Amino acid sequence: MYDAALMRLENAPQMKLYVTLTSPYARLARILVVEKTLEGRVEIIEAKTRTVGSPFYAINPSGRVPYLVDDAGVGTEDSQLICAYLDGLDGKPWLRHALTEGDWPYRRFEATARSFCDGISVWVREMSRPENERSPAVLAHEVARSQRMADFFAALVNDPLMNGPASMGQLLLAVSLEIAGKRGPADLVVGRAALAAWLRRLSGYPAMRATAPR
Ligand SMILES: N[C@@H](CCC(=O)N[C@@H](CS)C(=O)NCC(=O)O)C(=O)O
Repeated sequence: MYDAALMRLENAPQMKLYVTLTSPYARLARILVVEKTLEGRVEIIEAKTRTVGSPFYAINPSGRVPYLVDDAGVGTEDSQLICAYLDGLDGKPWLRHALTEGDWPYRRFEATARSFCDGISVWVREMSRPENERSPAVLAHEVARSQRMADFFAALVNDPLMNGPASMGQLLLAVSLEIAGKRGPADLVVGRAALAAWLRRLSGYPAMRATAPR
């Protein structure tokens, strides 16, 4: 009886990960939860973002997702930090680490992939406004940026950075390409066959499939 109760307690998720199911940044943290089989320890909670008076603002004052509240009740925002934390819990990190001294080629790749994700998120955000409040200049700027950057990654597709051990940069690129195809601005792998094949491979990861945008 006591043991059963204790087991239930031990199995109960203690950390809380606040997400929206459309956010590519929150998806990175959800990928880590699946990959590191942390489902039993991390409760995934859908937060209400961009809503006046959202109860989520009392939990995370910035109102952004992902947001992790750990076992001790300490809150962390930012996908990069949260992913590094979740990845390190078992002492056997899955992802290559950006901050390894001197790893400049990798750090550049990750920074470019994050910049790509930022641009696509700006486009999606702009499109979520009422039509008469959207800025055509901002939308055009992000469309052009996304095409330039898709060309950049298409040219890099055979580089070890895109094929070596799993990395945050690769995840950022994959979630960005998927959300761009699903919600816009465009399916950026169309006409870029090698990048399309790369994305198919990444999209086949169980943790990517488990968190795919609906
Ligand atoms: N740099 C942050 C970006 C997070 C972010 O901007 N999340 C968006 C969703 S894609 C959000 O929560 N927006 C709500 C808001 O702006 O109020 C990260 O990597 O976690």
